[in-house]
Amino acid sequence: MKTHLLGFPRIGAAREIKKACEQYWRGKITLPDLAEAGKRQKRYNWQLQQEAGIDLIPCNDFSLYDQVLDMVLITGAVPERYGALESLPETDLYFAMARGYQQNGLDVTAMEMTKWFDTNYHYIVPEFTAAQSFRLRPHKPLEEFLEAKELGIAAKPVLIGPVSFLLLGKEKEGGFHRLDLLDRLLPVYSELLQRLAEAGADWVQLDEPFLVTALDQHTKKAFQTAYTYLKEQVPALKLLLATYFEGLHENTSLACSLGIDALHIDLVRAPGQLKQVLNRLPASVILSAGIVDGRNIWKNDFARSLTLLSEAEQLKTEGRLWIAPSCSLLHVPFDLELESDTRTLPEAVKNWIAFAKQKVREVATIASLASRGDHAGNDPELLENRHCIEERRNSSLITNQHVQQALASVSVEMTIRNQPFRQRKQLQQEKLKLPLFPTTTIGSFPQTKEIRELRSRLNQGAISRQEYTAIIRAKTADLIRKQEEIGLDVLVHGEFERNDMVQYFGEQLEGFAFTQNGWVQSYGSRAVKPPLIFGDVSRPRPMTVEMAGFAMQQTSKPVKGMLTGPVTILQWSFVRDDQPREETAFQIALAIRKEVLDLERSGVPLIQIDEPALREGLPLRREQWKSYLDWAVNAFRLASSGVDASTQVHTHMCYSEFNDIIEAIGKMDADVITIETSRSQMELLEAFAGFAYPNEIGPGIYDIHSPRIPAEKEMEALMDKALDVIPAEQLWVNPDCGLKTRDWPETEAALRNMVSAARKLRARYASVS
Ligand code: THG
Ligand code: ZN
Repeated sequence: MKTHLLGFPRIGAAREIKKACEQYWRGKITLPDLAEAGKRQKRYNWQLQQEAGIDLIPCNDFSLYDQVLDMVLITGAVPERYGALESLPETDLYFAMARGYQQNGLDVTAMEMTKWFDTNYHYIVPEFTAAQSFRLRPHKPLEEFLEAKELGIAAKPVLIGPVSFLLLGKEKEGGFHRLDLLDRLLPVYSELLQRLAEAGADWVQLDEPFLVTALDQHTKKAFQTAYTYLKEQVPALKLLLATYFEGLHENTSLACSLGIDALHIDLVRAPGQLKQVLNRLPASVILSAGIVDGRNIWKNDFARSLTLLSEAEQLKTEGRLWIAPSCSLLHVPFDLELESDTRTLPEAVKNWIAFAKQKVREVATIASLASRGDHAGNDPELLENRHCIEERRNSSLITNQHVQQALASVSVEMTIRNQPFRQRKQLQQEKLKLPLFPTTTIGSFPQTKEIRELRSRLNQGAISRQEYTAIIRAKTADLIRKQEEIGLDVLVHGEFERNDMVQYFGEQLEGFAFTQNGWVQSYGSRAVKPPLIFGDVSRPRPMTVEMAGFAMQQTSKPVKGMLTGPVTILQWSFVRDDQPREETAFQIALAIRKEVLDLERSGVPLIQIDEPALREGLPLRREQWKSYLDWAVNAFRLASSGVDASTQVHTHMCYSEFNDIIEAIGKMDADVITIETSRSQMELLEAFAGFAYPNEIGPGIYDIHSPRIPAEKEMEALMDKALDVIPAEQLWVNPDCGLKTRDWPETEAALRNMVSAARKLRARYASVS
């Protein structure tokens, strides 16, 4: 039984690639240095898999920024605005697309970024025009294949399949559909496959995750066209078609009929699809069983996996069964062995989980157990695994009676504000006295190197908690003065005391564990350390009240309290798999609700409960949307509805694809929502043209994901677009997300421009009314 992987984490156990990229961007290392760091990481990843006994090791799953952006470069789909940069080294052109380019008198915006299906990973969105042409740049996949070959590894190049590549992108003009470009794109893929075959590739993996979503006839046809063509053009090369994150459902026959050599399916998210696939899989096709969870960190239950695999006994005897993780391991941390702090990750909990390196071993072990069939019954690895699974199931660490009782007594009234929005608005205006087009920020301010070092000194015990707090307070007081001076209307404390927001709350809640090195790539060089929710969630003591109070004492302007909402905490953590997600969401909601009430009691007049991840949690299958949105909106309302009508509840969301869920967003009934819109040129506002959003809204007008400083005029123009569909009294002026990844000079310059833009608007509106 062959084992393989769809992809391995690429940022490095100690985030070597993040560091190398950032050093390169700062001019501290050269291109060859960067390439060398990449090579070193790839070699490490390959050898790790080789030592674990993986048969078919992936290559081209590595990336310096993003695998979709890699495909943009490989297929020559570089947007026209980078034309002037074509003479740069390929890597510089690549980073220009990812990050924008403000140098040598040029000012080119970055490409848009959005979430990769329902994950917390962001990819760069390809841009297509009607006259789009493609041209092969085969260097990256070819070189990676050859690098592996030199090490004696016959690797399997991984590419995004042609149909999914087009679907992941966006039309930048009207009058065509991106799938119309397939005929032009396919020759480029075919040429690439040929080149890989000539270089010695036996297998190529083509990822087509869209096969798990509902497809129209046009798209189904595109799949048939694409794979018939590729198989004809490159008959010698074996194609593995990879699907993940859901089942194939009604596309099962389609996927089975594409003439490919192997089909990978996700048996973690959708174990039920195995039977259907087995019924339809042609006799010559290999089945790759994605049985080890690539999206979560719980140890695989070997006995359960073996039972499931036994359904495919027939394939096993015919040598047509492969074992793999469910999807790329990109979404889990690197290595559990790097975790040694039992205060944050109790030994018992550590014994329940597996990271990428451990999952690679699980794949190999399951394959070996499965190939021994009944003879594996007393295998020590199987027994040890059973012991861990049972130990977790029966552990007293996971239950808290108080939490379960509190949850059982939640009433509908607890999810409804005590007055409707119109009345709340009046009471809030009396209290806050804000101008038209109030300006604010989303909450975080630059987390400078100094602050990160301060925190790491605290964690290493080099400074005391008191010293740390004193410095954080001084920074906060400085920030308050700076915001006053810039002229912002609603201030924030800046979140200098927080690392990642979800991690910050996770560390203070019970039922959570967290890691020292459990980094997962979020976008480009940025990563997050998702906490682990292993048990019932509760809040032993106030989490943010002290800092909010300190900030309020520094100013007479209103200060917003800053919290993360229950759906986001859930979505950005590794979540327990022994109860429905919704139940965990409500437990978190109750904890946040307590915090909200404590903040209000301490006099905080506005409280922001961020739900940036609400959209990404949307199931991939539309038939499951309603049930998700119902509980997600309710969890937010449970967290936010306990306050008085005069307390203004804000929320914030990232990513602009809200058009489908705008009504659910309305139902959250936040008094103000700030949203990310600027990078996609306010496309979001289309949603508001069709749906009269009842409450107030701050469409982001400054793209914080790029170091570019937007001009006042540019932001005013974006507000004008917003004014076409949203009345002035409902509009706020703000950046599109938190500022923690930015540096101070650009932040300050951009905020000054933003405040001037708001003043211009106010002057214009004062003169008309
Ligand atoms: N937290 C979590 N997930 C997220 C976000 C978040 N997903 C979406 C969005 N925000 C992603 N944005 C970022 C922005 C910044 C960083 C990571 C994700 C970041 N990370 C630091 C880095 O990689 O250098 C490390 C953070 C730290 O030092 O703790 O800057 O906000 N969960
Ligand atoms: Zn955001």
